[in-house]
Amino acid sequence: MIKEQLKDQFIKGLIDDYVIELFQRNMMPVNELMSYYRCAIMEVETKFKVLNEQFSLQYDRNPIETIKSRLKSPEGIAKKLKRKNLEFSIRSIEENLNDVAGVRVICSFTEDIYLLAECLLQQDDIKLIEIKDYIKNPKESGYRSLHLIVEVPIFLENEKKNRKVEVQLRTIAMDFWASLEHKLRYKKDIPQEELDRLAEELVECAQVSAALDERMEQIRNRMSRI
Ligand code: 0O2
Repeated sequence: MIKEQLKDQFIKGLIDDYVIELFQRNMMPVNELMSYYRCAIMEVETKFKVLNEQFSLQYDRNPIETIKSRLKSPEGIAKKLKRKNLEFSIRSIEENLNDVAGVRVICSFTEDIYLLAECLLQQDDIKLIEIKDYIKNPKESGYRSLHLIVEVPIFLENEKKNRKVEVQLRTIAMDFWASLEHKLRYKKDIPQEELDRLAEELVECAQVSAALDERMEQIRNRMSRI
């Protein structure tokens, strides 16, 4: 499967000859590696589902709207290693790439994002590697989300392995914005002037959506006090 995807990308001229050869030579370890990352995604997803269930029982509300997970494609991995000028090996992927496994948690309210992050990080089998708070400090583009790089153990037949997972926590509004902005990044052939105008408008939209998140949260809090 991975081999086919790589071949396809190669035919399209998207990745180099040497990358495909390296992947083919390392097919078994690559499959194994991807499988461990899939397990790590399952572990983290389950942790969030359990938290959602508990909040639903205890406080009669679900902090999580949706969970979307993704495994970086072999092509994506190869591109990133190349872009960062990193060695192409299983070890290098494990050591240098934090986002092979990605879990995106979408909430209605910003407060719930911090609550869930705190609950996750309190768990004694979760190790925090890095935290990036693009909600308190949005990117220049307007991007907002809370990013956590965590290490989680996966329990195999006879051993335990730790794997890194990138967790992105966002509100529905943040996710809506990020999806549209992501589309713009991959759009080809837009004249620079129009690109600049769209990017400017997206920055404005990010501010409007941040204000909306805040107002909705205030309304929820006022309602809960009644
Ligand atoms: P994709 O296609 O979503 O996977 P890194 O390059 O990851 O080592 P970096 O760039 O500091 O380091 O990572 P950062 O800022 O934590 O961002 C990682 C991911 O966050 C991105 O993954 C996006 O998913 C998301 N992201 C960050 N900035 C933006 C932004 O301005 N707009 C949107 N739409 N998403 C953003 P990838 O791999 O870039 O993309």
